[in-house]
Amino acid sequence: ARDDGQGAVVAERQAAKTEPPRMYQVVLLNDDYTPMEFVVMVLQEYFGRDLETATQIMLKIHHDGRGVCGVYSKDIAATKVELVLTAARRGGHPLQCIMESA
Ligand code: TYC
Repeated sequence: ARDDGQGAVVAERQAAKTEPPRMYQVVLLNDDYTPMEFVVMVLQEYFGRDLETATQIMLKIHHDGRGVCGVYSKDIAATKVELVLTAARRGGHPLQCIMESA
């Protein structure tokens, strides 16, 4: 490590210890009652998906039981989960949304 008496050593230490943030998948779970249209709306509104992609993800969840909506840093993922659950409860739907370490 060079030391110019100022910032060079500090900059190298910082680079060595700064890890990329841990990422989290936001996952929607299938159920028998939430309307398909509501799930498609959620994927568009909260996960920025276009109609075609949202429909594909919704059908994947419907068939497989679960599906990844997006991958985010911890705070963003937790906020997405809360927004989805709030919208679902407001609509009277049992939709479940979780986050998992990616
Ligand atoms: N299985 C639901 C139905 O047939 C649709 C659905 C899809 C529900 C995805 C939840 O995360 C879900 N109406």
